[in-house]
Amino acid sequence: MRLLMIGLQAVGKTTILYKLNLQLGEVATPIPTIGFNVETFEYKNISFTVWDVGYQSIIISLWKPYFKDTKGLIFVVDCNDHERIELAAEALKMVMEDDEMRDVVLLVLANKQDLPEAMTVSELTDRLGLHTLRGRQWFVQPTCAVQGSGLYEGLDWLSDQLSKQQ
Ligand SMILES: Nc1nc2c(ncn2[C@@H]2O[C@H](COP(=O)(O)OP(=O)(O)O)[C@@H](O)[C@H]2O)c(=O)[nH]1
Ligand SMILES: [Mg+2]
Repeated sequence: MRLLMIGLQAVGKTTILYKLNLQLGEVATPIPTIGFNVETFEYKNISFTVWDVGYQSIIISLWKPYFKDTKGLIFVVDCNDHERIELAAEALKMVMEDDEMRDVVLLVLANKQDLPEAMTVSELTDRLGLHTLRGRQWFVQPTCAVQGSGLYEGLDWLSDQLSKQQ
């Protein structure tokens, strides 16, 4: 099974994967000059593919091969970063609207909850426009990746949804 984890740079993706004790697989660098680095992690029979979105959101054609056969999307947000939330929302929207992603289950990790200015789940839900996602399954889990809190709760929700689909 393939899961995708994306989010802007420095939101905590690598921290999360290490906290989950996943093993780093190949680090592929398809287009190094424009900084499109794709990491894959393996856990049992699940493969996590990870990359940074944002400044290169225009190059969605590069992401396309990774969308195919993806069952679950984990979108990580730095809740303390009020300046880049619009950019994050745009990137998420673009991915969710892609045809290959129409059946994908969305888990949003509202990370960096330990920081004083962190957006709440309801504020983040609003800023990401999640209520406008019609007929989609989504869930927002507050997390603090450095402490490891919330991560398994989020993944449990995702795996429950995915097993219901089968
Ligand atoms: N305070 C705080 N810092 C975090 C949290 N998660 C990640 N970070 C820090 O954010 C920075 C970027 O994390 P990283 O995992 O490299 O982000 P990535 O670019 O999305 O892979 C690092 O300094 C992490 O220690 C969190 O929950 N709280
Ligand atoms: Mg990283």
